[in-house]
Amino acid sequence: MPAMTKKADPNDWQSTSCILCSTNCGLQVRVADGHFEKIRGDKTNPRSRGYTCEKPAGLDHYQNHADRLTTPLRRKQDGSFEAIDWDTAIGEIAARLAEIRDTHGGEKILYYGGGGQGNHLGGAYSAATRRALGMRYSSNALAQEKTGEFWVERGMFGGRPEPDFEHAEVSVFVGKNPWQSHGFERARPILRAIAKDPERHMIVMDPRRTETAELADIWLRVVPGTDAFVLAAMLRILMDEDLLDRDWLAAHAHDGQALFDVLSEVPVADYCARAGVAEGDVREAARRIGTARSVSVLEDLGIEMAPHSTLNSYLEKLLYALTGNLGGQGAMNLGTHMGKLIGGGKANRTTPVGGHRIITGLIPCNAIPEEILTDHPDRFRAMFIESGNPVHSLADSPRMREALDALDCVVVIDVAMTETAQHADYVLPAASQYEKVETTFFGGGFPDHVFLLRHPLFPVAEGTLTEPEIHSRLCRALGAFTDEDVADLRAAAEAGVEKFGMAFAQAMATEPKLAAILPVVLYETLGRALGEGLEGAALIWGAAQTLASAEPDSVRRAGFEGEGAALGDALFRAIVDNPNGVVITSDPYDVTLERIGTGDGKIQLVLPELLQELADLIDEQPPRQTDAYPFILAAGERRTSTANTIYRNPGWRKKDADGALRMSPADAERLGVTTGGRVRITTKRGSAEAIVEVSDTLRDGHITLPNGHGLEYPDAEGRRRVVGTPPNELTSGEDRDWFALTPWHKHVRARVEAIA
Ligand SMILES: Nc1nc2c(c(=O)[nH]1)N[C@H]1C(S)=C(S)[C@@H](COP(=O)(O)OP(=O)(O)OC[C@H]3O[C@@H](n4cnc5c(=O)[nH]c(N)nc54)[C@H](O)[C@@H]3O)O[C@H]1N2
Ligand SMILES: Nc1nc2c(c(=O)[nH]1)N[C@H]1C(S)=C(S)[C@@H](COP(=O)(O)OP(=O)(O)OC[C@H]3O[C@@H](n4cnc5c(=O)[nH]c(N)nc54)[C@H](O)[C@@H]3O)O[C@H]1N2
Ligand code: SF4
Ligand SMILES: [Mo]
Repeated sequence: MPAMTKKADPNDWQSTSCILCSTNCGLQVRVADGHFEKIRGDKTNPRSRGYTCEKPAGLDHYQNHADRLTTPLRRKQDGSFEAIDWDTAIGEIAARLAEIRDTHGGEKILYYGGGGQGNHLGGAYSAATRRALGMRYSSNALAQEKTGEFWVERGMFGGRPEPDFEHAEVSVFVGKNPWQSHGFERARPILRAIAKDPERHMIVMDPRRTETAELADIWLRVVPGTDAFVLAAMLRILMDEDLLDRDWLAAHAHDGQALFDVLSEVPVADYCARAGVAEGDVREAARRIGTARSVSVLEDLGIEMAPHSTLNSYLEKLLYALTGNLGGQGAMNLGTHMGKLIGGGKANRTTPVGGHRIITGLIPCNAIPEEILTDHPDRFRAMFIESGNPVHSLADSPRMREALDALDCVVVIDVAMTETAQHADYVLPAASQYEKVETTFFGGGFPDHVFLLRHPLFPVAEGTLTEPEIHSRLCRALGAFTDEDVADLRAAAEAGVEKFGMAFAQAMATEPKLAAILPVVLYETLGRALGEGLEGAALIWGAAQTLASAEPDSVRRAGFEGEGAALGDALFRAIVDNPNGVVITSDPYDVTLERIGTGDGKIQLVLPELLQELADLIDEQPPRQTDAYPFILAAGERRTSTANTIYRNPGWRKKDADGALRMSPADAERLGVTTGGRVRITTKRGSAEAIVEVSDTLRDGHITLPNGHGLEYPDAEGRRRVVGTPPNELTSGEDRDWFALTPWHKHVRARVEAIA
C-alpha cells in the first residue's frame, strides 16, 4: 500500500492535539531536536478553531523530563529495580501471567487503566492481551467519577447526551467549573459570550465562587454535599408551576408517575434551607430552565464525588429530560461514536469478592483493594496496569500500595516512574503520546462529530516501545499467533485496503484464534502496510468500518462517498490525512430522538433503584460540622496549575507551585494563618502538610486542595522529592456512593492546625 501522508518538514507547523484534558484542543507545533519549540492553537481544527488554554504551552515538560522511563525494569529480591532487555521482559511477563492464569484462572488478573486524557489506543490494543490471558475484569479512573452517571444515562436514554453551550439559551453547570476544567470545546470564549448576552443565562451550582460562578446569572451557593436537596426542589417547582413539557413527554417518554409521586412530597422551602440557598433563587433558576427555548446541562465531580452521587446524576438529567430539552440546537443531543470509550460487558455482573455492581464493564475503583486484600479464593492475584497511576489517583493511597504489594505479579506500562510503577514487579517504558499515533474516544461533538488522529511528532524514544507493539509481542510470547498465522492477511494488506478488507472479514469469521486477538492482527497486517509510525492507526480502520456500517447516512452527510466497505475506507483515509481533525459524521437535530437506545426508543423517567434514596432525603439532615473534623475538604480541585498527573515536573507550574490549601479569610484568622503559612491537615485516614492561600471565594468551613499534585520528582541534585500535597493520602475508600461506589473526594471531613 502506498504511504498515505508525506513526511513532515521539521520546519513546518504540524497539526496535533493537546493531551491534558478531554477536550483535546487542536494544536499546531514546531519541533526540533526532540523538543517542542513552538506551540499555538490550530485555527484549522474544525472543533477548537484555534482555541487553547494556557496549559499546553508546557508540553515539553511531558515529552522531556527527568523521570521518563527508557528501559524495562524488573524488581529484585531487595526491592530495588534492575534494567532488563525487552525480550527478557516480554518473555518473563508472559510466563508469569500465564502461570497465574493456569493455576488460578485468567480472571484473577485485573486490568487497570488503558488511557488518560489524550491516549486511548493502548487500551484498545490491550483487548488482545486480555483475551490471550483470559482476563475478564477491568477498571479505570472512570469508575471513580463517571460510572454512576453512565448508569443513569444508559437507563434513561440508552446513550450519552452531549450539551451545546454555544447555542443554549440557558446553560447549567452543576458541580462543574468549566473555566478551569473545560469539558467542552472553547469553554472560556463561550462562557464569556453567554455572560455578555442578555438573552442567554447561566446557572451555576457550586459552594465556591469559581471563575464560572463569577460569570453566572444565578449562582446557587449550596452547602457542600447538599445538591440532591436543591435539585429535588427544582424538579418539584417545575411540576408545581406547570413547567414540564407534558405533550413532548407523552410522545417521547414512558410514564413518570412513580417519580412524580415522590417529587410531590418534596418540601421546597425546607430543602432550600437545608442546602443554604434562597428559595427565591431556586425558583428563579427552575423557571428559567422551564421556560427556555433550549437548555444544556453539564455535571461533574462536584456532585459525582459527593454524597448522593448517582442520585445527583439522575436528578440533574431530569432537569433537561422533563423540560423536553433532548434533541435540538442548544439542547442535549445524542451523537455518533468512533470506537468505544467504555466497555459494554454483560449486564448484572458483580465483583468476584464483594459482589459490587460492575457498571459499563468497570469494577468500581473503590472496590479494588478489598478485592485483593482478603483470603477469599476469588481474590485478584495480579494486576496489569497501563497508563494509569492508581496509587496516586485512587482513594486511600496507603491501602492501594498495600494491595499492590500483596499481589503475586504487577506489570506497569507507563512513560514515567510513577508512584504506581514503584510498586510493580515489571515496568515497561512506553513511547510518549507524541511519539506514536494516538487518539481519544471522548465525545466528538454534535451535529458535527470531529475526530482527530494524531501523528507522531518525534521518533520513538530510545529503549521504549508503543503499546500496540508491546501487546503484539506479549500475544506472540503467549502463543496467541505466529507470523505464519497472519501471512495471508499481510499479503492482502500489501495489495491494498480493498483486498485487505475482504480477507480480514473472512479471517475473522473463520479463524477464532485470530478473531480473539483482533486488534493485534490488524496491527500486524494492515498496520505494517500503513508505514512506519502509522502502524497503530490500523485499529482506526476497523473503527471507521464499524461507524460507516452503523451510521452510513451520518457519514455521507459529512461528505464521504461509497457503498459498504468503500465508505469506511474513504472515512479512514480522511482521518489519516487530516491530523488537524475531520468531521466524520453530520446529523440533523431530530436524529437524537431516533437514537434513544432504551430498546423501545422512549426515555425512561423512572429509575426504580434510586427512588427510595430520593424519598429518604426527607429524613436526612445536612452534614453538621463536628469538633474533631470541623472542615469539609474538597480534595482535588482543577486549577490553572493542575493537569492530572500528566506533567510530573513541578517546574511547569508558574503559579501555585506548592498547590495551596485554599480557605476563607475567617477560617484563616481563626487558625492564625495567612497566605504562605504552613498547616497540617488531618482526616480519619491520614495527615499531610500544605501551604495556605487565603481566598474569599470559599465558604467558611470549606477548604480545597488541588488534584494531581504531590508527585515524586528528582530535584536538581537528583534526590527524589514530593512537591505539594498528594490528596489521596487523606482520602478513604469507605466514604462513597452506595450505588456506584464513587468516592466522596469533595466531601472529606478534616481538621487543620497551623504549624510554626
Ligand atoms: N486544569 C485542569 N483541567 C482538567 C483536569 C485537570 O487536572 N486540570 N482534569 C480533567 C478531569 S480528569 C476531570 S474529571 C475534569 C473535572 O472537572 P470539574 O469537575 O469541573 O473539576 P473540580 O474542580 O474537581 O470540581 C468542580 C467543582 O465542584 C465544586 N464542588 C465541590 N463540592 C461541591 C458540592 O458539594 N456541590 C457542588 N455543586 N459543587 C461542589 C468545586 O468547588 C469545583 O468548582 O476536569 C478535567 N479538566
Ligand atoms: N482525591 C482526588 N483524587 C482524584 C481526583 C480528584 O479530584 N481528587 N480526580 C480523579 C480523576 S477525575 C481522574 S480522571 C484521575 C486521573 O488519574 P489517572 O487515571 O491515574 O490519570 P493521569 O494522571 O491522567 O495519567 C495516567 C498515567 O498515564 C501515564 N501516561 C502518559 N502518557 C502515556 C502513554 O503514552 N502511555 C502510557 N502507557 N502511559 C502514559 C502518565 O505518566 C500517568 O502515570 O484522578 C482521580 N483522582
Ligand atoms: S482546554 Fe484542555 S485540551 Fe484544550 S488546551 Fe487546555 S488543557 Fe489542552
Ligand atoms: Mo477525570
